[in-house]
Amino acid sequence: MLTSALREMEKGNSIFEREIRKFQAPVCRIFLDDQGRIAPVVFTSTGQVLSAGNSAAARQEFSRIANAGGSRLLQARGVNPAPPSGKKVAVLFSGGPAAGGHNVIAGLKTALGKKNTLLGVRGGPAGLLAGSLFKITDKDIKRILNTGGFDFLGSDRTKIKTPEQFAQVKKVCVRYKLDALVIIGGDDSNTNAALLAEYLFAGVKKDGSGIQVIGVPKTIDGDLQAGRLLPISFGFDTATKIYAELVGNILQDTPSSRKYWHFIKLMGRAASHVALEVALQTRPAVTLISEEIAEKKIPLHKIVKSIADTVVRRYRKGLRYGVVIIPEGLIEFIPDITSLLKTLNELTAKYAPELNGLALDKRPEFAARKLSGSKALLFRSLPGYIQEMLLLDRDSHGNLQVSQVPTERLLIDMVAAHLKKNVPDVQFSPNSHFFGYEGRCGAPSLFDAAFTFNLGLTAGSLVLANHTGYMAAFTDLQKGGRVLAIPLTGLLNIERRHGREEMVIAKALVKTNSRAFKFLASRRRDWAGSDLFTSPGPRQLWGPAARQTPISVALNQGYANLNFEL
Ligand code: FBP
Repeated sequence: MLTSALREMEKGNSIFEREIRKFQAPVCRIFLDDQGRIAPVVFTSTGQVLSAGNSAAARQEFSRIANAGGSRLLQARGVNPAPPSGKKVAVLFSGGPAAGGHNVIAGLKTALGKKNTLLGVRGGPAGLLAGSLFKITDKDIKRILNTGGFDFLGSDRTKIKTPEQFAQVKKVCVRYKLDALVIIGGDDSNTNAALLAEYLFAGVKKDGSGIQVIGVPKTIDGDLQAGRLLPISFGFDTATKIYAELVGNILQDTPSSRKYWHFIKLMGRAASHVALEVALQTRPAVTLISEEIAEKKIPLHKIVKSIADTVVRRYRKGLRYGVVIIPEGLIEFIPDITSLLKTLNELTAKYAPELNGLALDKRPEFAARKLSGSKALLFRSLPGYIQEMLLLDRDSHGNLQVSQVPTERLLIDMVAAHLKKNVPDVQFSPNSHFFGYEGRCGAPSLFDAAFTFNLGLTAGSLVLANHTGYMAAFTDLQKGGRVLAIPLTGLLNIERRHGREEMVIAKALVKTNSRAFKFLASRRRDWAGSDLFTSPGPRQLWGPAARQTPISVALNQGYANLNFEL
Protein backbone atom coordinates (compact mmCIF):
# COMPACT_ATOMS: atom_id res chain seq x y z
CA MET A 1 0.00 0.00 0.00
CA LEU A 2 2.77 2.39 0.85
CA THR A 3 4.43 1.64 -2.46
CA SER A 4 1.25 2.42 -4.42
CA ALA A 5 0.79 5.65 -2.41
CA LEU A 6 4.36 6.54 -3.32
CA ARG A 7 3.72 5.85 -7.00
CA GLU A 8 0.68 8.13 -6.91
CA MET A 9 2.96 10.94 -5.84
CA GLU A 10 4.91 10.80 -9.11
CA LYS A 11 4.62 13.66 -11.59
CA GLY A 12 4.09 16.53 -9.17
CA ASN A 13 1.81 14.90 -6.62
CA SER A 14 3.80 15.04 -3.42
CA ILE A 15 1.85 15.71 -0.21
CA PHE A 16 2.99 19.34 -0.45
CA GLU A 17 2.10 19.75 -4.14
CA ARG A 18 -1.39 18.31 -3.64
CA GLU A 19 -2.03 20.68 -0.78
CA ILE A 20 -0.78 23.88 -2.42
CA ARG A 21 -3.04 23.33 -5.45
CA LYS A 22 -6.05 23.84 -3.17
CA PHE A 23 -4.80 27.20 -1.96
CA GLN A 24 -6.44 30.44 -3.16
CA ALA A 25 -3.95 33.30 -3.03
CA PRO A 26 -5.33 36.55 -1.59
CA VAL A 27 -6.82 38.95 -4.11
CA CYS A 28 -6.92 42.74 -4.09
CA ARG A 29 -10.44 43.95 -3.10
CA ILE A 30 -10.85 45.85 -6.35
CA PHE A 31 -11.20 42.47 -8.14
CA LEU A 32 -14.19 41.43 -5.99
CA ASP A 33 -17.74 42.11 -7.15
CA ASP A 34 -20.77 42.77 -4.89
CA GLN A 35 -21.07 39.09 -4.15
CA GLY A 36 -17.39 38.63 -3.38
CA ARG A 37 -16.63 36.83 -6.67
CA ILE A 38 -13.39 37.54 -8.54
CA ALA A 39 -14.05 39.68 -11.63
CA PRO A 40 -12.10 41.71 -14.20
CA VAL A 41 -11.76 45.46 -13.66
CA VAL A 42 -11.83 48.60 -15.79
CA PHE A 43 -9.17 51.29 -15.73
CA THR A 44 -9.09 55.03 -15.63
CA SER A 45 -6.22 57.40 -16.45
CA THR A 46 -4.45 58.86 -13.42
CA GLY A 47 -3.31 61.73 -15.64
CA GLN A 48 0.31 60.96 -14.71
CA VAL A 49 2.45 60.96 -17.86
CA LEU A 50 5.42 58.62 -17.59
CA SER A 51 8.74 59.17 -19.28
CA ALA A 52 12.06 57.47 -18.75
CA GLY A 53 14.40 60.10 -20.12
CA ASN A 54 13.92 59.97 -23.87
CA SER A 55 10.17 60.43 -23.94
CA ALA A 56 10.14 62.39 -27.20
CA ALA A 57 12.11 59.71 -29.03
CA ALA A 58 9.99 56.93 -27.50
CA ARG A 59 6.77 58.67 -28.44
CA GLN A 60 8.01 59.11 -31.99
CA GLU A 61 9.18 55.53 -32.44
CA PHE A 62 6.08 54.12 -30.74
CA SER A 63 3.67 56.76 -31.98
CA ARG A 64 0.60 54.53 -32.37
CA ILE A 65 0.55 53.11 -28.84
CA ALA A 66 1.80 56.40 -27.37
CA ASN A 67 -0.97 58.42 -29.05
CA ALA A 68 -3.62 55.92 -28.00
CA GLY A 69 -2.79 56.13 -24.29
CA GLY A 70 -0.77 59.36 -24.13
CA SER A 71 1.86 57.45 -22.07
CA ARG A 72 -0.45 57.94 -19.09
CA LEU A 73 -0.53 55.67 -16.08
CA LEU A 74 -3.81 53.78 -15.64
CA GLN A 75 -5.35 52.69 -12.37
CA ALA A 76 -8.08 50.07 -11.80
CA ARG A 77 -11.37 51.83 -11.04
CA GLY A 78 -13.77 48.99 -10.28
CA VAL A 79 -15.28 45.82 -11.62
CA ASN A 80 -15.92 45.76 -15.39
CA PRO A 81 -19.75 45.97 -15.69
CA ALA A 82 -19.90 44.45 -19.16
CA PRO A 83 -16.77 42.49 -20.07
CA PRO A 84 -16.71 41.42 -23.72
CA SER A 85 -16.98 37.79 -24.77
CA GLY A 86 -15.46 35.80 -27.62
CA LYS A 87 -11.93 37.19 -27.23
CA LYS A 88 -9.00 34.91 -28.01
CA VAL A 89 -5.86 35.61 -26.02
CA ALA A 90 -2.44 33.90 -26.15
CA VAL A 91 0.09 33.92 -23.31
CA LEU A 92 3.80 33.14 -23.34
CA PHE A 93 6.80 33.05 -21.05
CA SER A 94 9.99 34.75 -22.17
CA GLY A 95 13.52 34.53 -20.69
CA GLY A 96 14.60 32.79 -17.49
CA PRO A 97 11.97 31.09 -15.33
CA ALA A 98 10.63 32.67 -12.12
CA ALA A 99 8.32 31.31 -9.44
CA GLY A 100 4.70 32.38 -9.85
CA GLY A 101 4.46 32.28 -13.64
CA HIS A 102 1.75 29.63 -13.46
CA ASN A 103 -0.33 31.87 -11.20
CA VAL A 104 -0.15 34.69 -13.76
CA ILE A 105 -1.79 32.28 -16.20
CA ALA A 106 -4.35 31.25 -13.56
CA GLY A 107 -5.21 34.91 -12.84
CA LEU A 108 -5.42 35.67 -16.55
CA LYS A 109 -7.76 32.74 -17.17
CA THR A 110 -9.91 33.77 -14.19
CA ALA A 111 -10.21 37.34 -15.50
CA LEU A 112 -11.09 36.17 -19.03
CA GLY A 113 -13.78 33.87 -17.62
CA LYS A 114 -15.68 31.18 -19.50
CA LYS A 115 -16.74 33.42 -22.39
CA ASN A 116 -13.24 34.11 -23.70
CA THR A 117 -10.48 31.71 -24.75
CA LEU A 118 -6.93 31.50 -23.44
CA LEU A 119 -4.22 29.84 -25.53
CA GLY A 120 -0.75 28.95 -24.30
CA VAL A 121 2.36 29.36 -26.44
CA ARG A 122 4.78 26.47 -26.04
CA GLY A 123 8.47 27.33 -25.72
CA GLY A 124 8.43 31.14 -25.49
CA PRO A 125 8.96 33.56 -28.40
CA ALA A 126 10.43 30.77 -30.55
CA GLY A 127 7.18 28.83 -30.05
CA LEU A 128 5.20 31.89 -31.09
CA LEU A 129 7.19 32.15 -34.31
CA ALA A 130 6.65 28.44 -34.90
CA GLY A 131 2.90 28.79 -34.22
CA SER A 132 2.96 26.26 -31.37
CA LEU A 133 -0.23 27.23 -29.51
CA PHE A 134 -2.85 25.21 -27.62
CA LYS A 135 -6.02 25.88 -25.63
CA ILE A 136 -5.59 26.16 -21.85
CA THR A 137 -8.37 24.40 -19.91
CA ASP A 138 -9.69 24.76 -16.36
CA LYS A 139 -8.17 21.34 -15.67
CA ASP A 140 -4.74 22.68 -16.67
CA ILE A 141 -5.17 25.58 -14.26
CA LYS A 142 -6.07 23.28 -11.38
CA ARG A 143 -2.91 21.31 -12.05
CA ILE A 144 -0.51 24.27 -12.26
CA LEU A 145 -1.97 26.59 -9.59
CA ASN A 146 0.64 27.67 -7.00
CA THR A 147 3.26 25.36 -8.49
CA GLY A 148 6.70 26.63 -9.41
CA GLY A 149 8.58 27.18 -12.60
CA PHE A 150 7.54 27.69 -16.20
CA ASP A 151 7.25 23.99 -17.09
CA PHE A 152 3.60 24.19 -18.16
CA LEU A 153 4.55 26.22 -21.27
CA GLY A 154 8.35 26.37 -21.25
CA SER A 155 10.30 29.47 -22.22
CA ASP A 156 13.21 30.65 -24.34
CA ARG A 157 15.32 33.71 -25.03
CA THR A 158 14.58 34.36 -28.72
CA LYS A 159 14.38 38.09 -29.42
CA ILE A 160 11.85 39.04 -32.07
CA LYS A 161 13.77 41.70 -33.97
CA THR A 162 13.89 41.18 -37.75
CA PRO A 163 11.10 42.37 -40.11
CA GLU A 164 10.61 38.71 -41.10
CA GLN A 165 10.07 37.71 -37.47
CA PHE A 166 7.52 40.50 -36.93
CA ALA A 167 5.68 39.44 -40.08
CA GLN A 168 5.73 35.83 -38.89
CA VAL A 169 4.18 36.81 -35.52
CA LYS A 170 1.44 38.66 -37.39
CA LYS A 171 0.82 35.58 -39.53
CA VAL A 172 0.50 33.36 -36.46
CA CYS A 173 -1.87 35.85 -34.78
CA VAL A 174 -4.07 35.87 -37.88
CA ARG A 175 -3.94 32.07 -38.20
CA TYR A 176 -5.15 31.61 -34.61
CA LYS A 177 -7.56 34.58 -34.86
CA LEU A 178 -5.95 36.14 -31.79
CA ASP A 179 -7.19 39.37 -30.23
CA ALA A 180 -4.37 39.76 -27.73
CA LEU A 181 -0.94 38.55 -26.68
CA VAL A 182 0.27 38.55 -23.06
CA ILE A 183 4.06 38.43 -22.72
CA ILE A 184 5.43 37.42 -19.33
CA GLY A 185 9.06 38.50 -19.24
CA GLY A 186 11.86 40.76 -18.02
CA ASP A 187 13.16 44.09 -19.30
CA ASP A 188 14.11 42.81 -22.76
CA SER A 189 10.86 40.86 -23.18
CA ASN A 190 8.78 43.87 -22.18
CA THR A 191 10.78 45.97 -24.65
CA ASN A 192 9.79 43.33 -27.21
CA ALA A 193 6.18 43.61 -26.00
CA ALA A 194 6.28 47.36 -26.75
CA LEU A 195 7.68 46.73 -30.24
CA LEU A 196 4.99 44.13 -30.93
CA ALA A 197 2.22 46.33 -29.52
CA GLU A 198 3.30 49.08 -31.93
CA TYR A 199 3.67 46.72 -34.90
CA LEU A 200 0.35 44.94 -34.30
CA PHE A 201 -1.55 48.11 -33.31
CA ALA A 202 -3.84 48.14 -36.35
CA GLY A 203 -4.43 46.56 -39.76
CA VAL A 204 -4.01 42.98 -38.66
CA LYS A 205 -7.54 41.63 -38.57
CA LYS A 206 -10.07 41.69 -41.42
CA ASP A 207 -11.89 44.68 -39.89
CA GLY A 208 -8.63 46.65 -39.85
CA SER A 209 -8.16 46.40 -36.10
CA GLY A 210 -5.00 45.19 -34.41
CA ILE A 211 -3.80 42.77 -31.75
CA GLN A 212 -3.43 44.01 -28.19
CA VAL A 213 -0.12 43.31 -26.44
CA ILE A 214 0.26 43.38 -22.65
CA GLY A 215 3.47 42.77 -20.67
CA VAL A 216 3.84 41.21 -17.22
CA PRO A 217 6.98 42.00 -15.15
CA LYS A 218 8.97 38.88 -14.36
CA THR A 219 12.55 38.16 -13.29
CA ILE A 220 14.22 36.80 -10.20
CA ASP A 221 16.93 39.44 -10.73
CA GLY A 222 14.56 42.14 -9.42
CA ASP A 223 15.89 44.61 -11.98
CA LEU A 224 12.50 45.36 -13.56
CA GLN A 225 11.02 47.88 -11.13
CA ALA A 226 9.30 51.25 -11.44
CA GLY A 227 9.67 52.99 -8.07
CA ARG A 228 6.37 53.40 -6.27
CA LEU A 229 4.43 52.02 -9.25
CA LEU A 230 6.05 48.60 -9.29
CA PRO A 231 8.17 47.76 -6.23
CA ILE A 232 9.58 44.53 -7.68
CA SER A 233 9.20 41.91 -10.42
CA PHE A 234 7.72 38.53 -9.60
CA GLY A 235 9.99 35.59 -8.76
CA PHE A 236 12.41 37.76 -6.77
CA ASP A 237 10.76 37.02 -3.43
CA THR A 238 10.70 33.24 -3.86
CA ALA A 239 14.24 33.05 -5.23
CA THR A 240 15.70 35.24 -2.48
CA LYS A 241 13.78 33.36 0.21
CA ILE A 242 15.15 30.05 -1.10
CA TYR A 243 18.71 31.39 -1.30
CA ALA A 244 18.34 33.04 2.12
CA GLU A 245 17.26 29.74 3.63
CA LEU A 246 20.33 28.02 2.13
CA VAL A 247 22.67 30.83 3.16
CA GLY A 248 21.07 30.85 6.64
CA ASN A 249 21.74 27.12 6.94
CA ILE A 250 25.36 27.58 5.88
CA LEU A 251 25.74 30.44 8.37
CA GLN A 252 24.36 28.14 11.04
CA ASP A 253 26.97 25.57 10.11
CA THR A 254 29.88 27.99 10.47
CA PRO A 255 30.00 28.36 14.28
CA SER A 256 29.15 24.67 14.56
CA SER A 257 32.07 23.33 12.50
CA ARG A 258 34.18 26.44 13.29
CA LYS A 259 36.57 26.15 10.39
CA TYR A 260 35.11 27.19 7.02
CA TRP A 261 34.82 30.36 5.01
CA HIS A 262 31.99 30.02 2.47
CA PHE A 263 32.12 32.16 -0.67
CA ILE A 264 28.59 32.14 -2.10
CA LYS A 265 27.79 33.54 -5.54
CA LEU A 266 24.11 34.37 -6.05
CA MET A 267 22.29 34.59 -9.37
CA GLY A 268 21.24 37.92 -10.80
CA ARG A 269 22.87 38.60 -14.16
CA ALA A 270 23.84 42.25 -13.63
CA ALA A 271 22.10 43.97 -10.71
CA SER A 272 22.90 43.02 -7.09
CA HIS A 273 19.32 43.11 -5.77
CA VAL A 274 19.36 39.37 -5.01
CA ALA A 275 22.65 39.59 -3.09
CA LEU A 276 21.44 42.65 -1.17
CA GLU A 277 18.11 41.03 -0.22
CA VAL A 278 19.73 37.76 0.87
CA ALA A 279 22.25 39.71 2.95
CA LEU A 280 19.45 41.68 4.61
CA GLN A 281 17.71 38.42 5.47
CA THR A 282 20.78 36.59 6.78
CA ARG A 283 23.38 39.17 7.99
CA PRO A 284 26.63 37.49 6.81
CA ALA A 285 30.16 38.76 7.49
CA VAL A 286 30.80 40.16 3.97
CA THR A 287 28.45 41.22 1.16
CA LEU A 288 29.76 42.62 -2.10
CA ILE A 289 27.44 44.94 -4.02
CA SER A 290 28.58 45.38 -7.62
CA GLU A 291 26.99 48.81 -8.06
CA GLU A 292 28.89 50.19 -5.03
CA ILE A 293 32.17 48.73 -6.33
CA ALA A 294 31.64 50.35 -9.74
CA GLU A 295 30.56 53.67 -8.25
CA LYS A 296 33.52 53.86 -5.83
CA LYS A 297 35.86 52.48 -8.51
CA ILE A 298 37.22 49.81 -6.15
CA PRO A 299 39.88 47.75 -7.97
CA LEU A 300 40.15 43.96 -7.62
CA HIS A 301 43.16 44.00 -5.27
CA LYS A 302 41.29 46.27 -2.84
CA ILE A 303 38.25 43.95 -2.82
CA VAL A 304 40.59 41.04 -2.09
CA LYS A 305 42.38 42.97 0.67
CA SER A 306 39.17 44.03 2.34
CA ILE A 307 37.86 40.42 2.46
CA ALA A 308 41.25 39.23 3.74
CA ASP A 309 41.22 41.95 6.44
CA THR A 310 37.82 40.70 7.63
CA VAL A 311 39.11 37.12 7.69
CA VAL A 312 42.07 38.22 9.84
CA ARG A 313 39.95 40.44 12.12
CA ARG A 314 37.54 37.58 12.82
CA TYR A 315 40.38 35.06 13.19
CA ARG A 316 42.01 37.17 15.89
CA LYS A 317 38.70 37.17 17.75
CA GLY A 318 38.46 33.37 17.55
CA LEU A 319 35.95 33.45 14.66
CA ARG A 320 37.82 31.30 12.14
CA TYR A 321 34.88 31.14 9.76
CA GLY A 322 32.44 33.31 7.86
CA VAL A 323 30.31 33.84 4.78
CA VAL A 324 30.97 36.10 1.79
CA ILE A 325 28.05 36.93 -0.55
CA ILE A 326 29.01 37.66 -4.16
CA PRO A 327 26.59 38.91 -6.84
CA GLU A 328 26.70 36.96 -10.11
CA GLY A 329 27.53 39.98 -12.25
CA LEU A 330 30.36 41.31 -10.04
CA ILE A 331 33.20 40.85 -12.51
CA GLU A 332 31.64 43.24 -15.02
CA PHE A 333 31.47 45.98 -12.38
CA ILE A 334 35.09 45.86 -11.10
CA PRO A 335 36.63 48.84 -12.92
CA ASP A 336 40.11 47.45 -13.69
CA ILE A 337 38.63 44.09 -14.79
CA THR A 338 36.11 45.73 -17.11
CA SER A 339 38.83 47.75 -18.78
CA LEU A 340 40.99 44.60 -19.09
CA LEU A 341 38.02 42.71 -20.56
CA LYS A 342 37.52 45.42 -23.16
CA THR A 343 41.14 45.12 -24.28
CA LEU A 344 40.94 41.30 -24.24
CA ASN A 345 37.78 41.41 -26.38
CA GLU A 346 39.70 43.40 -29.01
CA LEU A 347 42.78 41.24 -28.64
CA THR A 348 40.91 37.93 -29.02
CA ALA A 349 39.21 39.28 -32.15
CA LYS A 350 42.50 40.53 -33.66
CA TYR A 351 44.58 37.45 -32.85
CA ALA A 352 41.85 34.80 -33.18
CA PRO A 353 43.83 32.55 -35.60
CA GLU A 354 46.99 32.69 -33.48
CA LEU A 355 45.12 32.03 -30.21
CA ASN A 356 43.06 29.21 -31.68
CA GLY A 357 46.26 27.60 -32.92
CA LEU A 358 47.64 27.40 -29.36
CA ALA A 359 46.83 24.92 -26.59
CA LEU A 360 44.59 26.44 -23.88
CA ASP A 361 47.37 26.70 -21.31
CA LYS A 362 49.71 28.46 -23.75
CA ARG A 363 47.22 31.23 -24.64
CA PRO A 364 47.65 33.34 -21.45
CA GLU A 365 51.37 33.89 -22.06
CA PHE A 366 50.69 34.90 -25.68
CA ALA A 367 48.00 37.38 -24.54
CA ALA A 368 50.05 38.71 -21.61
CA ARG A 369 52.82 39.72 -24.03
CA LYS A 370 50.38 41.77 -26.07
CA LEU A 371 49.24 43.68 -22.98
CA SER A 372 51.10 46.52 -21.37
CA GLY A 373 51.28 48.48 -18.11
CA SER A 374 48.66 47.89 -15.42
CA LYS A 375 46.57 45.62 -17.65
CA ALA A 376 49.50 43.23 -18.10
CA LEU A 377 50.14 43.26 -14.35
CA LEU A 378 46.48 42.60 -13.52
CA PHE A 379 46.21 39.82 -16.09
CA ARG A 380 49.35 38.15 -14.76
CA SER A 381 48.05 38.42 -11.17
CA LEU A 382 44.98 36.30 -12.01
CA PRO A 383 44.94 32.51 -11.48
CA GLY A 384 45.75 30.50 -14.65
CA TYR A 385 42.24 29.05 -15.05
CA ILE A 386 40.75 32.57 -15.01
CA GLN A 387 43.33 33.79 -17.55
CA GLU A 388 42.36 30.89 -19.82
CA MET A 389 38.64 31.63 -19.38
CA LEU A 390 39.10 35.28 -20.24
CA LEU A 391 40.57 34.19 -23.56
CA LEU A 392 37.81 31.77 -24.52
CA ASP A 393 35.48 32.31 -27.50
CA ARG A 394 33.26 35.41 -27.31
CA ASP A 395 29.48 35.42 -27.84
CA SER A 396 27.88 36.67 -31.06
CA HIS A 397 28.37 40.28 -29.86
CA GLY A 398 32.11 39.77 -29.31
CA ASN A 399 31.83 39.76 -25.50
CA LEU A 400 32.93 37.24 -22.93
CA GLN A 401 30.15 35.28 -21.23
CA VAL A 402 31.03 36.64 -17.81
CA SER A 403 28.40 34.63 -15.95
CA GLN A 404 30.51 31.57 -16.73
CA VAL A 405 33.50 33.03 -14.85
CA PRO A 406 33.73 31.45 -11.36
CA THR A 407 34.12 34.72 -9.45
CA GLU A 408 33.71 32.92 -6.14
CA ARG A 409 36.74 30.74 -6.90
CA LEU A 410 38.73 33.70 -8.18
CA LEU A 411 38.16 35.59 -4.91
CA ILE A 412 38.96 32.51 -2.80
CA ASP A 413 42.26 31.97 -4.60
CA MET A 414 43.26 35.62 -4.43
CA VAL A 415 42.32 35.97 -0.74
CA ALA A 416 44.23 32.75 0.04
CA ALA A 417 47.32 34.05 -1.81
CA HIS A 418 47.07 37.40 -0.03
CA LEU A 419 46.80 35.75 3.40
CA LYS A 420 49.67 33.35 2.68
CA LYS A 421 51.93 36.21 1.69
CA ASN A 422 50.96 38.73 4.39
CA VAL A 423 49.62 36.81 7.42
CA PRO A 424 50.82 33.19 7.04
CA ASP A 425 49.74 32.22 10.57
CA VAL A 426 46.04 32.71 9.69
CA GLN A 427 44.35 29.44 8.70
CA PHE A 428 41.87 29.79 5.89
CA SER A 429 39.66 26.88 4.73
CA PRO A 430 37.36 28.10 1.95
CA ASN A 431 34.35 26.53 0.21
CA SER A 432 32.61 27.85 -2.90
CA HIS A 433 28.92 27.75 -3.87
CA PHE A 434 26.77 29.13 -6.65
CA PHE A 435 23.04 29.35 -5.95
CA GLY A 436 20.95 30.16 -9.01
CA TYR A 437 18.87 27.41 -10.55
CA GLU A 438 18.01 26.22 -7.02
CA GLY A 439 15.73 29.23 -6.58
CA ARG A 440 14.11 30.11 -9.92
CA CYS A 441 11.49 27.39 -10.11
CA GLY A 442 10.52 26.59 -6.54
CA ALA A 443 6.83 26.77 -5.65
CA PRO A 444 6.04 30.47 -5.13
CA SER A 445 6.09 32.06 -1.70
CA LEU A 446 2.78 33.54 -0.52
CA PHE A 447 4.08 36.93 -1.69
CA ASP A 448 4.75 35.67 -5.23
CA ALA A 449 1.64 33.45 -5.36
CA ALA A 450 -0.54 36.48 -4.55
CA PHE A 451 1.48 39.02 -6.55
CA THR A 452 1.34 36.88 -9.70
CA PHE A 453 -2.33 35.91 -9.45
CA ASN A 454 -3.18 39.61 -9.14
CA LEU A 455 -0.85 40.47 -12.05
CA GLY A 456 -2.68 37.86 -14.14
CA LEU A 457 -6.05 39.37 -13.19
CA THR A 458 -4.65 42.79 -14.15
CA ALA A 459 -3.37 41.60 -17.54
CA GLY A 460 -6.69 39.88 -18.31
CA SER A 461 -8.63 42.97 -17.27
CA LEU A 462 -6.48 45.17 -19.54
CA VAL A 463 -7.21 42.86 -22.47
CA LEU A 464 -10.96 42.89 -21.80
CA ALA A 465 -10.89 46.70 -21.46
CA ASN A 466 -9.23 46.92 -24.92
CA HIS A 467 -5.90 48.42 -23.83
CA THR A 468 -2.60 47.74 -25.57
CA GLY A 469 1.06 48.63 -24.96
CA TYR A 470 0.82 48.42 -21.16
CA MET A 471 2.59 46.46 -18.48
CA ALA A 472 0.46 45.09 -15.65
CA ALA A 473 1.60 46.42 -12.27
CA PHE A 474 0.66 46.03 -8.64
CA THR A 475 1.80 48.21 -5.75
CA ASP A 476 1.03 49.46 -2.19
CA LEU A 477 1.37 45.92 -0.93
CA GLN A 478 1.21 46.93 2.72
CA LYS A 479 -2.24 48.46 2.37
CA GLY A 480 -4.35 46.11 0.31
CA GLY A 481 -2.66 46.57 -3.06
CA ARG A 482 -3.22 49.06 -5.90
CA VAL A 483 -3.74 47.79 -9.46
CA LEU A 484 -1.98 49.78 -12.18
CA ALA A 485 -1.13 49.65 -15.87
CA ILE A 486 2.19 51.24 -16.84
CA PRO A 487 2.48 52.47 -20.46
CA LEU A 488 5.48 50.64 -21.92
CA THR A 489 6.48 53.80 -23.80
CA GLY A 490 6.97 55.49 -20.43
CA LEU A 491 9.68 52.98 -19.50
CA LEU A 492 11.71 53.13 -22.73
CA ASN A 493 15.13 54.73 -22.85
CA ILE A 494 17.78 55.09 -25.52
CA GLU A 495 20.79 52.91 -24.69
CA ARG A 496 23.87 51.97 -26.68
CA ARG A 497 23.71 48.22 -27.17
CA HIS A 498 25.60 46.00 -29.61
CA GLY A 499 27.35 49.06 -31.04
CA ARG A 500 24.20 51.06 -31.85
CA GLU A 501 21.47 53.09 -30.18
CA GLU A 502 18.38 51.12 -29.22
CA MET A 503 15.14 51.85 -27.39
CA VAL A 504 15.09 49.60 -24.35
CA ILE A 505 13.64 49.34 -20.87
CA ALA A 506 16.63 50.09 -18.64
CA LYS A 507 17.67 47.57 -15.99
CA ALA A 508 17.02 48.94 -12.50
CA LEU A 509 20.34 48.54 -10.65
CA VAL A 510 20.84 48.80 -6.88
CA LYS A 511 21.04 52.47 -5.91
CA THR A 512 23.63 53.27 -3.29
CA ASN A 513 21.37 56.03 -1.98
CA SER A 514 18.44 53.63 -1.50
CA ARG A 515 17.19 52.87 2.01
CA ALA A 516 17.92 49.17 1.53
CA PHE A 517 21.56 49.70 0.56
CA LYS A 518 22.09 52.32 3.26
CA PHE A 519 20.74 49.94 5.89
CA LEU A 520 23.18 47.23 4.78
CA ALA A 521 26.02 49.78 4.79
CA SER A 522 25.09 50.89 8.32
CA ARG A 523 25.14 47.35 9.73
CA ARG A 524 27.83 45.51 7.78
CA ARG A 525 30.78 46.40 10.02
CA ASP A 526 29.02 44.82 13.00
CA TRP A 527 27.98 41.78 10.94
CA ALA A 528 31.65 41.37 9.91
CA GLY A 529 33.01 41.68 13.43
CA SER A 530 30.74 39.27 15.29
CA ASP A 531 28.13 36.58 14.68
CA LEU A 532 24.87 38.47 14.16
CA PHE A 533 23.56 36.22 11.41
CA THR A 534 19.98 34.97 11.24
CA SER A 535 18.26 32.01 9.65
CA PRO A 536 15.07 33.08 7.88
CA GLY A 537 13.91 29.46 7.46
CA PRO A 538 11.93 28.05 4.55
CA ARG A 539 9.51 30.09 2.44
CA GLN A 540 5.90 29.60 3.40
CA LEU A 541 2.37 29.74 2.03
CA TRP A 542 1.12 29.36 5.58
CA GLY A 543 2.89 30.03 8.87
CA PRO A 544 4.60 32.79 10.83
CA ALA A 545 6.79 34.18 8.02
CA ALA A 546 4.31 33.70 5.15
CA ARG A 547 3.44 37.39 4.89
CA GLN A 548 7.01 38.65 4.93
CA THR A 549 7.70 41.20 2.17
CA PRO A 550 11.23 41.26 0.70
CA ILE A 551 13.19 43.41 3.17
CA SER A 552 14.75 45.57 0.44
CA VAL A 553 11.26 46.28 -0.95
CA ALA A 554 9.85 47.15 2.49
CA LEU A 555 12.79 49.52 3.17
CA ASN A 556 12.79 51.15 -0.26
CA GLN A 557 9.02 51.61 -0.35
CA GLY A 558 9.04 53.08 3.17
CA TYR A 559 6.68 50.45 4.63
CA ALA A 560 6.19 50.59 8.39
CA ASN A 561 6.71 46.85 8.88
CA LEU A 562 7.57 43.68 6.97
CA ASN A 563 4.05 42.28 6.53
CA PHE A 564 2.16 42.71 3.27
CA GLU A 565 -1.61 43.02 3.54
CA LEU A 566 -3.91 41.72 0.84
P1 FBP B 1 15.69 36.76 -16.86
O1 FBP B 1 16.30 38.12 -16.77
O2 FBP B 1 15.33 36.37 -18.23
O3 FBP B 1 14.54 36.63 -15.90
O4 FBP B 1 16.76 35.68 -16.39
C1 FBP B 1 17.36 35.76 -15.16
C2 FBP B 1 18.44 34.74 -14.94
O5 FBP B 1 17.99 33.73 -14.07
C3 FBP B 1 19.70 35.42 -14.40
O6 FBP B 1 19.64 35.56 -13.01
C4 FBP B 1 20.80 34.53 -14.88
O7 FBP B 1 21.99 35.25 -15.06
C5 FBP B 1 20.28 34.05 -16.21
O8 FBP B 1 18.87 34.11 -16.14
C6 FBP B 1 20.71 32.63 -16.52
O9 FBP B 1 20.30 32.33 -17.81
P2 FBP B 1 20.07 30.87 -18.36
O10 FBP B 1 18.75 30.39 -17.88
O11 FBP B 1 20.06 31.06 -19.84
O12 FBP B 1 21.18 30.02 -17.84
